Amino acid sequence: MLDIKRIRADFPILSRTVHGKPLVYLDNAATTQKPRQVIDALVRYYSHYNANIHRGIHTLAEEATAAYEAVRERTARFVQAPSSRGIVFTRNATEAINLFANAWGRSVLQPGDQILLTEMEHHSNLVPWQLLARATGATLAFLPVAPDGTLSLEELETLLTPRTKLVALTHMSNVLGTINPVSRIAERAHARGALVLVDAAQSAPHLPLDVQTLGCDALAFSSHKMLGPTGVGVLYAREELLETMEPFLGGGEMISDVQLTSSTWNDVPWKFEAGTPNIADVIAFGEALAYLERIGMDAIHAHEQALTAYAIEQLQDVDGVLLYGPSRQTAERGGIISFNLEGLHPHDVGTALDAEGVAIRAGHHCAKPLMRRLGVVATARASFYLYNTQQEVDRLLEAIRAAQAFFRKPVRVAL
Ligand code: 7TS
Repeated sequence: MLDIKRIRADFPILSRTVHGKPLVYLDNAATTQKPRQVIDALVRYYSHYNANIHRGIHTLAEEATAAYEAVRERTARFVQAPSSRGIVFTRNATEAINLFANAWGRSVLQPGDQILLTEMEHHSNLVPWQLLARATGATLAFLPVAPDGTLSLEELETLLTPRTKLVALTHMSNVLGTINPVSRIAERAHARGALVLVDAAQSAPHLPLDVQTLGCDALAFSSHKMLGPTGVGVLYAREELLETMEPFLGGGEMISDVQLTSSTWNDVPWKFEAGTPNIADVIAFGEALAYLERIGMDAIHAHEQALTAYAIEQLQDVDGVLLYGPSRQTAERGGIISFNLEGLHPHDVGTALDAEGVAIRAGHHCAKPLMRRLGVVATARASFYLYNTQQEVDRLLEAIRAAQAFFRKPVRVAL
């Protein structure tokens, strides 16, 4: 059991009000709030040891370099990577996927090769592959989403062909909350000689992650969705794979030697970190990881599962609520609930809930092909994290009932 009261006391923003009501923050799949430990780490860095890293020989530069590289070690431990040399810092999960697509795909893919994706991908794990396919002549194939919001795994064997060079899929859907059976899929993909990249933007913040058990070759996630600052993403890839990849961006730091017309590259992972990185935010991301480790990812996952089960049970009892995704709370579902209210546009739902102090997201959630598959233009979405409470789920329900009542009122027209 989490000590939610104590956890909430660490998040200054959670004590603010919105439209005169205590804030209920249920937009954690978009970004999460930050504990004071993370905010303090930023202030501490800028107040005490701000310096560029890897190049200075003065004390401040040494302290900053040590702090930055210590976060690489912590990140490796967090995802059970065998070595911190497989951890590359980027701007966000999106950049991590683009890095891999370019640095691996442009030199490996041939016309007619195939990349297998799924119909439930966020645009970040779709558009980079469209660009890569256009540049190399490779083609894209898609594992379909079944009506219950899970992947149609029975189609996997037919979709995996000898030309499949990569399977790239999300670990957890940012719309449906579905947790995909990545290790099973990775096993089948590897048997056919394909690599596997996992978009862990929605899973790394919420579940214990082990890249070795998942069996993936690469994995991407974002700091800002797991209590850390914006501006930091992570690409994990097997060290031997990173060694074979071309650089993504060229410039300072990523080189070993530079001549006027050619250069040689730094060791991995620094070969992929051109220019001055986001030092302060990486260091503060380390505090976010430490915070999550202290609470425990198993406990966080269990808390969110309980909240989600409670929320689904309550929502199922409200007339006019349409729920998407795996309908029962199973082990294959995380703390994300997409819904619509009959007769109401999700944007109106979002605005009505905001008036009650309840922050959710409404829209296509950067997953337009999935929206088409579900036959909707948009959904409302509530997403939970370690600081959310059952009382907040009750506030969500009250706000939904209030929105339904408000929009049901007959409109009086003055003639
Ligand atoms: N992959 C998934 C599954 C995501 O949910 C997101 C962001 C990304 C990648 C991209 O992360 P970024 O940090 O690079 O932007 N998802 C959402 C969302 O669902 N609402 O806002 C952002």
